[in-house]
Amino acid sequence: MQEKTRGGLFGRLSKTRENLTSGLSGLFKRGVKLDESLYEEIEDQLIMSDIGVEPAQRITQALRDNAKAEKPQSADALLATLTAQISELLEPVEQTIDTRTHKPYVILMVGVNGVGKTTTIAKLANRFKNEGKNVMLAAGDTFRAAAIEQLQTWGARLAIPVIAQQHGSDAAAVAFDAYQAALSRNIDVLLIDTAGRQHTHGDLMEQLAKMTRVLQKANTELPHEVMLTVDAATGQNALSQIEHFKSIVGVSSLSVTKLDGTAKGGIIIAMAEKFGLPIRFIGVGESMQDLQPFVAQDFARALLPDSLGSEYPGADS
Ligand SMILES: Nc1nc2c(ncn2[C@@H]2O[C@H](COP(=O)(O)OP(=O)(O)O)[C@@H](O)[C@H]2O)c(=O)[nH]1
Ligand SMILES: [Mg+2]
Repeated sequence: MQEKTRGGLFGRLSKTRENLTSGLSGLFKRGVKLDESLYEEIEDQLIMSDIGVEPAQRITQALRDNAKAEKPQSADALLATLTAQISELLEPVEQTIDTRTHKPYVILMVGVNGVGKTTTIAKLANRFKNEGKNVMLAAGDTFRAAAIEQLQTWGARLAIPVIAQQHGSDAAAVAFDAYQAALSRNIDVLLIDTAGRQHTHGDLMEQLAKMTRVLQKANTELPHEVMLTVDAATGQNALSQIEHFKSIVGVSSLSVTKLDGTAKGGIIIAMAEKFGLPIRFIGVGESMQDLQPFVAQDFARALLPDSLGSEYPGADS
């Protein structure tokens, strides 16, 4: 039932949820009192779930404050407060993409190698197409021949045009050409793929900066959105990736992939707290349907169960 009402997210986040709640349910069941040591242990559990120190402290403080006012009588009441706190913390970064503000709306997809940029572009293209939009893709990862083919394969499968040049050609020129083509073909959304850059790889980072400079020669507002894809499974490392890409090209939004199969989904809370960047989409699998708009409340409710199935033993003390 939970699975149904939560659009599949509950099932996909099971590893993160188990990671988070195995520690918590142990605490609640142990018969400890609702006292300072319990809060400190909750805080430790949150920190260990990749949520980050400051968010964990904020959430725990809110639990303390709430307990003073509400006097929770069960572990589940405390759990409900925890879910609500996480949801509240995530709400500011729930910002739906609106591609109608520009035509074509140009999205530059960036991120390190293997995080899921190209796959996310295909999923996004599929989504926009299903919304009735004209979509175009640009094969801006000219660094690897297979990357161009990968995008062309997706384009053919989704019946979406792909602008591409040869392997090794100038990525900035591909982006520029694609923009001109998108203008003349009445395209609503242009998605530009880029090479997987290790953020420590200076040359490739410079190439990325050049892509935006060249695009800006065609239109100073370009790109309308620089979307950074990060892989949730990298945990804390995702934070330094965001930091680096911000300093090189500026980042306007995030898409977080591979939340299925990782226990590190708590990293989303750390990202939200640290950067406040809009989280547009989350990837929860490899198929085209496995991309969901980020919804704070749904995410918080999938991170934690409704019930730990235990009475809170220290409620009276
Ligand atoms: N399980 C899972 N796999 C994903 C997700 N997103 C992408 N992948 C996989 O990650 C791998 C690398 O993806 P790719 O798009 O080529 O990464 P890129 O190098 O950043 O362009 C592929 O095998 C994808 O199928 C996701 O949300 N969940
Ligand atoms: Mg790629």
